[in-house]
Amino acid sequence: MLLLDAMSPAPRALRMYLVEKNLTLPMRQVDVFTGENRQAPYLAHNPAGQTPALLLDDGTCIAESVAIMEFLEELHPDPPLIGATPAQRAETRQWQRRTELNITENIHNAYHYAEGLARFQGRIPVAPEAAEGLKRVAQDRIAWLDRMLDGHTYIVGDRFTIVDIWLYIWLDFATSVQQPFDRTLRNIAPWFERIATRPSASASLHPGCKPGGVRG
Ligand SMILES: N[C@@H](CCC(=O)N[C@@H](CS)C(=O)NCC(=O)O)C(=O)O
Repeated sequence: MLLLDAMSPAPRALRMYLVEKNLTLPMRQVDVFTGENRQAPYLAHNPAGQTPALLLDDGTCIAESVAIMEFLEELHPDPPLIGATPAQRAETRQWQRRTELNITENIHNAYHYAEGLARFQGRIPVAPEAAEGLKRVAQDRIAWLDRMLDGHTYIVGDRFTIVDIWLYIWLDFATSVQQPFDRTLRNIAPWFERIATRPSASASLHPGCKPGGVRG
């Protein structure tokens, strides 16, 4: 296996997952800043042109961070970061979809259409006029999630899961690209600090990240 890695939030989520699982994979760095991921050799592996991607020994390429985590979880079930039972796994996937569809994808697209516009407008369709609205929706949905987390230590109750990894990484990124969340939120704010203290949070930060720069 070979992990195609980069200095960006989705690859960082996968790196944090690997640390939590105590797994090590061979990695090759892809330069997303120059757009290496949008050129022929990379596209032959992952036609979606995004990172991370996992190359299997038979040439199969798996993209989409959560799909990669699901794949690795089947190979290495312990410690369970999705769930130990069908019901636990379904519950984790429910929260993962709520988090990604309502919050992190809006943060990500708002970044593409605003602070990241100069880099992305030649790569993907962009809608700069949507950026402020997406930021507003993301913040609204963070507050909405906050209201559902009373009594939770983690997003999925008392279980640390891939949802904590996913949301933490994206909120950390968002804060570094002018989309800070409301630090007075009663559940999300202490939850964020709790996840930030995990060794995997700092270990997953790409060595190329500069202090005060974009967190990925
Ligand atoms: N839905 C994908 C998103 C992957 C993604 O957006 N990767 C970004 C880094 S966070 C990337 O490769 N950006 C460079 C580009 O799109 O050209 C996933 O979950 O893995």
